[in-house]
Amino acid sequence: MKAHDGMYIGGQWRPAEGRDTITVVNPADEQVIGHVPAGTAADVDAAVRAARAAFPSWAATPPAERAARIGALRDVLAARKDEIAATVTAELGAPLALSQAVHAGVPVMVAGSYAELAASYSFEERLGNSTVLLEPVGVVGAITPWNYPLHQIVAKVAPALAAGCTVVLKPAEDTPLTAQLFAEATEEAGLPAGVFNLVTGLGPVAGQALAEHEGVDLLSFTGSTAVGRRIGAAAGAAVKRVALELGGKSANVILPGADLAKAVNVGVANVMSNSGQTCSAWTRMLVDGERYEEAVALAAAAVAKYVPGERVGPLVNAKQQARVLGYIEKGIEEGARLVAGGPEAPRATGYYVSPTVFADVTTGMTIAQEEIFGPVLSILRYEDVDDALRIANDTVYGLAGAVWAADDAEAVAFARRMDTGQVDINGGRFNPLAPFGGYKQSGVGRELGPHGLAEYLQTKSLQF
Ligand code: TXE
Repeated sequence: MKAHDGMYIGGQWRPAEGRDTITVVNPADEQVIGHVPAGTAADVDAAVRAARAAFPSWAATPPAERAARIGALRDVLAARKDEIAATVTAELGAPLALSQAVHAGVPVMVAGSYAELAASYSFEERLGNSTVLLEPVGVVGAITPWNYPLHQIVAKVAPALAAGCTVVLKPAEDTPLTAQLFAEATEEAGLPAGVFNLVTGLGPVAGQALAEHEGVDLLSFTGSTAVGRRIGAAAGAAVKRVALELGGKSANVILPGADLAKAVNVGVANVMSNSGQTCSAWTRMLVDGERYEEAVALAAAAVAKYVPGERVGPLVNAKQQARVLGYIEKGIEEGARLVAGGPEAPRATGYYVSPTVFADVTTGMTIAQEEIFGPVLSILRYEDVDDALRIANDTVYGLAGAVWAADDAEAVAFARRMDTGQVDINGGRFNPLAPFGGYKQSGVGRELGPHGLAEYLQTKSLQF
């Protein structure tokens, strides 16, 4: 795995200001796979200056030309798909098939959608006697997590570029190699120097310096609620724009008339995919009393197919593994019924956790309230449809969810009453144009599609 020993700033790989490095480890076998520089505030400052210098000309570039560059970026990502998949597998531990289909595949779709949107979006509208101009916000600071290393980057950078913004990215310390690959791709795609800049480094050092930098106009953060709060507070104090994509505790509501086997199987797959490290995962399955035990048996059977080291990868690092195992112990302690998996690590090497299913989970339990971020499913029982709605909405989060019913109309009627940002109806299907983001403490702002593009624009009205 090739690692750059510098930062990508102003269109060049430049030596870091400091000497510290970050060691990158493959979580599947605990082997060191590379080192990248740990950026300091000085690196962040250089990157922000480069982004600021590049902003006027990129903002003034016609949208069709910006669209062409984003299209070229999409093509490079598509051409380098195998390399991207191998890199994600090496630093996240994801099974190669998942890396190919999702980690490498989805960013190509998202970049492609922004190539189209940049060309078709109306950056100007007439309202009564006003012309409203939608102008780029300026320099964007993007801080991304490790769970979908490339998707999280593209979901911020592509709309920012489409809007006419320039970007400084600080990717997660666990997955910097994918970020370096992305920087190479921007260069290959012919993005002008300084439009995209990369500073690898630690969250509390490089991340914080970026979040607090006066030259950043908008901060887009995806990660933990704890860090999100701090970033939101700092942005509030500096009166700068902020977008936060934080945790989730989404409900998979299986209504009485639904196809139970399908709903349970898709629900289990949704939680186990990427070892449960998905903010939108449907970690709470809600089933009516009559079919409850049948659902539990179906879930236990379905989860048996997720063999650690084969279909399901490790967690990203030892800290996340310990955290998830702690939640499993907590579930047992609070009286949930363990029907699959448990708190023993399934493999001697690698940060694996056994795919775990808990039944008899009640809404007050810790495992029904806190984001676990591992392969752990909780199955809750509801009395009637109103009770299902009460339980579904009974968390501080509101990121995603699913509803299964005898027909779409019934599921849609239920989904309208859910306090959450995205709901899959009877299965749904990924749509790169659909806005993604949180109600309640799951965050502020939206990613993907035209709504995601709008985050990076500010409006000016001219009356005449
Ligand atoms: O997140 P952090 P962690 C949740 C999930 C997980 C938990 C902890 O529940 O178990 O968060 O994960 C940067 N100033 N999610 O510790 O620390 C950091 O370098 C500025 C949900 O890995 O929030 C990284 O780039 N930046 C989630 C990014 O923030 C800072 C995805 C995320 O790391 C910083 C990941 C600081 N002071 C975790 N401290 C989702 N919503 O998808 C850290 N960072």
